[in-house]
Amino acid sequence: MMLSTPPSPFAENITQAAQVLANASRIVCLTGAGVSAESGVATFRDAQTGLWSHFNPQQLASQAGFAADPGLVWRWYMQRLQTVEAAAPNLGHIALTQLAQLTPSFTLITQNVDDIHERAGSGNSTEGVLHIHGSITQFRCNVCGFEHVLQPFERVQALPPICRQCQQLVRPAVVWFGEALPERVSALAQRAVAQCDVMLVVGTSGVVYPVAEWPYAAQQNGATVIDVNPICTPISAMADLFLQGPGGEILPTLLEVVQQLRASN
Ligand code: BJW
Ligand code: ZN
Repeated sequence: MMLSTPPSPFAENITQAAQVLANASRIVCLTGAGVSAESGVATFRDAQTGLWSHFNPQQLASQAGFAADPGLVWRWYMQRLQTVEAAAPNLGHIALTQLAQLTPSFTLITQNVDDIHERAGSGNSTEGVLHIHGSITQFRCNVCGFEHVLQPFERVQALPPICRQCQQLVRPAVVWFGEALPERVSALAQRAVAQCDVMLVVGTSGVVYPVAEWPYAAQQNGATVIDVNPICTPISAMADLFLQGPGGEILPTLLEVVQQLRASN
């Protein structure tokens, strides 16, 4: 007699998550730095290696940090921009693009300042990728907000460029600690969170507010929360389904099961 192996709790979670996703009408995917880790972009809280190991990212990513040493903050962002530009989408980014194509409504909200989701083909329809913490590939004046087009020579300068409009310092168009989230993007994201029936969270530590509250808000409105992360976080603890592992492995597996379920319906 053949003995069949019982499904592991992990395989059961993958199947359940795929069923929920395959039946969903409105999916919100919320990504954090972990989704880009397998592309070679260090996560926010693991980023301080080598030359940067003596600096606190929370201090650098703030008005106080910029005021204290604008050159240091500028050089930190220029080094990170170079890493982002050299990075290619990984299997996790690509699986999310394909999952969106299978779903009636799919809103991708990312806390990441990189543009790797877009380069994987995400956000080509509707509102695009919602960059809730801004973008490291765009620049503006720190005082008047005037948009600045980065020139190649400015990347290697010791100090930030000067605004053409008001002569104050230019900065990356990201959201620092203590700053408000971009209004339009935030409104679109919060509306999608309130209306979704599934929230798929990938690669975030879930400690930065107000975004950290959104999985709770979605769940309170009846959505199923699925979390993908190699380690346990506050989000994995509250999630309905926790898929423990790297996004580049979990998301393609999940996508494959969703595709099978969709094809059999
Ligand atoms: C993998 C993986 C793999 C690894 N696969 N996963 C309420 C309570 C307490 C505090 C506050 C509060 N409300 C506001 C605050 C203050 C503050 C805050 O949250 N502080 C906390 C630290 C306590 N929030 C703010 O200041 C926000 N502003 C605000 O609220 O303004 C109010 C206001 C209103 C009106 C006027 C004025 C003000 C703004 C927050 C902005 C955050 N910005 C940053 C920097 C962006 C620029 C830059 O990159 O330099 O955004 S901080 C940083 O954290 C960055 C990230 O987007 C964000 C989240 O990080 P994330 O993505 O979770 O990364 P990590 O590194 O933390 O985690 C990576 C995860 O990946 C880990 O879990 C790994 O295990 C996992 N992983 N490999 C899948 N292969
Ligand atoms: Zn200006």
